[in-house]
Amino acid sequence: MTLADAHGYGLLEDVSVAWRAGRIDYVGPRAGCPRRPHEWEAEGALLTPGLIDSHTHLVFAGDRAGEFEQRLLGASYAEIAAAGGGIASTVRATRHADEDALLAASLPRALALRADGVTTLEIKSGYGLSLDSERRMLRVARRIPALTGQDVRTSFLGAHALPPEFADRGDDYIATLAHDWLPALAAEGLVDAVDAFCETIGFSPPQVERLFAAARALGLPVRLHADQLSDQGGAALLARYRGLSADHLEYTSAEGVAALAAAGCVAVLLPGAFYSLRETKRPPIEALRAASVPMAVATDLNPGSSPLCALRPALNMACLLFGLTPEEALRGATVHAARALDLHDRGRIVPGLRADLVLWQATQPSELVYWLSGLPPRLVVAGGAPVEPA
Ligand code: DI6
Ligand code: FE
Repeated sequence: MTLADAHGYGLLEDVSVAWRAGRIDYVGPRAGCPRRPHEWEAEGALLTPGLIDSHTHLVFAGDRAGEFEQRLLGASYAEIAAAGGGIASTVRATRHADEDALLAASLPRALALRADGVTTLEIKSGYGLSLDSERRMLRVARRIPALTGQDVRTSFLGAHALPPEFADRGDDYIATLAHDWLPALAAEGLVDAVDAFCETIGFSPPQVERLFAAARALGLPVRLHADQLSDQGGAALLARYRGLSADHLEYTSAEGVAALAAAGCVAVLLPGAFYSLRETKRPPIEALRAASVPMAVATDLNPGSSPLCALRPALNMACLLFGLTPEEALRGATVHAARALDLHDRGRIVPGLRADLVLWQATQPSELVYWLSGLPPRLVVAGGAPVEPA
């Protein structure tokens, strides 16, 4: 499955794929394939681009299984957050973990994604909410590639929740993020993009705008948790800043969809959060499709609203809960996910692109979406190096 063209899976049969120095340099008939020191027989298997998880909160300490029980007894996500649980409880656990402990807690989640074919992932900060602990989260994210072979893009999500030190001082907190923390962390090379949680229980659109203006001044792209629990005009706000992606979008209006389309932004769908929160309002898939907004699908891997360490189940949910086709879901975890991360060198099997490849024991692409679990890759190659089986 090459996804070489704008439509269709781009299936090729009886071909060989070769790479050198981390880049694909041959896709074509076996006879013409250059010989390489290592060769893998792929008879009866399906080769796809490495999967890309474009939205995760993978670095954190602790868990929130207790809140899962509370929610099953009727408490809402917003009520738990208002009572000091939710994101704040993960912040407490994350602040207590030193860098090595945080890495030890987070690494198995990156490996779990890898074991399901993910070769590139985005990781957000946002559970530290102090300069030191946000830095620690981002440093842990930066350490993962050397340990797993995956490529990681970081997003600074200081504007995830209001830390206790800034209680009732949201504007002061945003000013601190914009003028102190973000420039400091960006100068340390820890930030690839800036994200925020635009919501009644998060930050208001004017607050997000002030942060986005600071990101723009630093030359950093933005993305946004937009319209997840209510319509905040988040998608349109993101589009005004020509952001990379607007994520969640359950409550996005027709105007928001039109703004995303006009600005060329990616819509990142997060069905794991929709499922875990037992949300009933779906993102406006038909409108996004009609407006040709590229749709990515990601895990939203986090301890509160999406405890999901595998991308393919999210693709399955995107089909069954949101109505995507398997082709749309697979594009959402490859080409469109790459675009959401501003990465233009991956997501398809085409000469010149990174050799991020997965070999599956499957005969057709839809099998990758159809199996909820139990389809381990036969081989995962990340940047030209085999990394799975581990
Ligand atoms: N929306 C989400 O779904 C996650 N963050 C956000 O802004 C949830 C994070 C959490 O509950 O810990
Ligand atoms: Fe999220």
